[in-house]
Amino acid sequence: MFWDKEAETIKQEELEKLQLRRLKAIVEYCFHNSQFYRAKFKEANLYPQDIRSLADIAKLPFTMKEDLRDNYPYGMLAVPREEIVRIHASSGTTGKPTIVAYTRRDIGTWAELMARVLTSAGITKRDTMQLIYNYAFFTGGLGFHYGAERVGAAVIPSGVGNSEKQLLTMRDLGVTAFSSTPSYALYLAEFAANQGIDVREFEVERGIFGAEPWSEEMRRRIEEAYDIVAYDNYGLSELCGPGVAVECEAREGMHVWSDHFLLEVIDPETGEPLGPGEKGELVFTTLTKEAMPLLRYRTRDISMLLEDECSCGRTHPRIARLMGRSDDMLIIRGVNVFPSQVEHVLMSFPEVAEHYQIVVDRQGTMDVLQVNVEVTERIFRGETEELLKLKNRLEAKLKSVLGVKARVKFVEPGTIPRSQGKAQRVVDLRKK
Ligand code: DLL
Repeated sequence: MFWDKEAETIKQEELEKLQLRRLKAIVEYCFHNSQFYRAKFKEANLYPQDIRSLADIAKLPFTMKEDLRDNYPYGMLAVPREEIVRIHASSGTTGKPTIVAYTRRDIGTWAELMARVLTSAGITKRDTMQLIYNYAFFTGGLGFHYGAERVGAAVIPSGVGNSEKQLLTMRDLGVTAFSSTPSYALYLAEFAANQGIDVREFEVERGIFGAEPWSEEMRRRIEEAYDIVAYDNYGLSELCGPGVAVECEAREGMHVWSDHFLLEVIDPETGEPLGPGEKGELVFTTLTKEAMPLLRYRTRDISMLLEDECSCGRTHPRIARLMGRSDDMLIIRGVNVFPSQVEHVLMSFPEVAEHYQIVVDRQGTMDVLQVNVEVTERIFRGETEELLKLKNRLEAKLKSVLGVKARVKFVEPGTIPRSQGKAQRVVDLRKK
């Protein structure tokens, strides 16, 4: 099922032609309308006419998150303020927030791409869709909202908070699809179970989850908990918000809407381009944005291009499930550890519940990695010997996968902080 079949199944050759035309246009546009980019081009002694092929994109300088921060609030705009119709912001973990601005056309394009996203995940006008995302500065709420309305679904702007009401809404209004962070979806199922409510009996058939890292095992658990099909989708505020990439019915990687976002995968150390199957950092150039175009924006997100055509017929390139962020990477006694690896190990043990936290500390000069894990009620209240065995098995598996020792600590079910939005999985006490 397609929202815009022509655009989504465009022939490779046509797609490349369109990308080149748009790339040249956006470079020209940045040169004339963005003070920030004009200065960057001058510095690199670069002119719009230097971009003659798609490969010439490598001549363009990268744009970093720091550029957005340094130019806070309006320094990245390529249009006069009066053309702006919406502003979102991402708080980030440190320092100043970064803002993203949209013209009327940008909002329209975003809604269109979200309509593609939702349709790709099987949402139609017959659905009643509950959106359990923050509707404020975060792009998740309004992004999904506009897309779902465009598709014609009955949209319930639930927002976040009040799990009891979320559940009543889901049940009483006959919700058939919902969207939230994967961690909240699991929390809500657990909350329901504690109230004696079986969400598997609801009418929900599908869910679209994203905005934070999750694993295949986590998907399986969500699907089981609700008896639904769960789709992954990816995006970031700087590009628009959600609406950058999504799975189709094949659920083998996410299609990146590359008629609007030109994707490169690079080696984060050297900046060199990487091919299909090679893990690296995703870099995007916005091809159609007016208010805040970005050239070669470094996301810090790690994934890879997938080879082969997709059985769904979409020609847009696919990326694998996100593998983490290069700035999320923990260095433990010199070994690189991604939180996603830890999740992968934990979730492969059925005795382990979905909630965990990674705590890194320093004892003397030694880094210490501890994983606080919630186990199921039955295991927690069970035999000490059984717990000890489980702990040993978990620690052995973590050691073999991570290449570094991790201490496992079992905590009482329900004690790891739950989040309505993105879960905080890592606490690095070394930074204090
Ligand atoms: O999280 C936009 C969004 C909203 C995407 C709703 C999907 C659904 P930001 O708050 O700017 O925007 O955070 C973007 O979140 O760079 C990734 O590190 C992470 N992220 C987003 N989607 C996924 C995903 C929104 N499917 C940052 N898997 C990105 C893993 C994801 N990480």
